Amino acid sequence: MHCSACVMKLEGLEDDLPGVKRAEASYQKQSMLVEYDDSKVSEEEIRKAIDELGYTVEDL
Ligand SMILES: [Cu+2]
Repeated sequence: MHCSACVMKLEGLEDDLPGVKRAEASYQKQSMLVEYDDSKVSEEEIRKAIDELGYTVEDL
């Protein structure tokens, strides 16, 4: 991610994707933390949503 607007966009997943409880993105750390209910949303769906926003998911 390149700026704080990206952070806002990524954290918006919390509202956009049902099942996502918490999305916390850090511009400084270039990383994000997602807490989700796996009975409602899969990791794959989250990855896809992030991908659609134009970001690449890298596992830590
Ligand atoms: Cu940006």
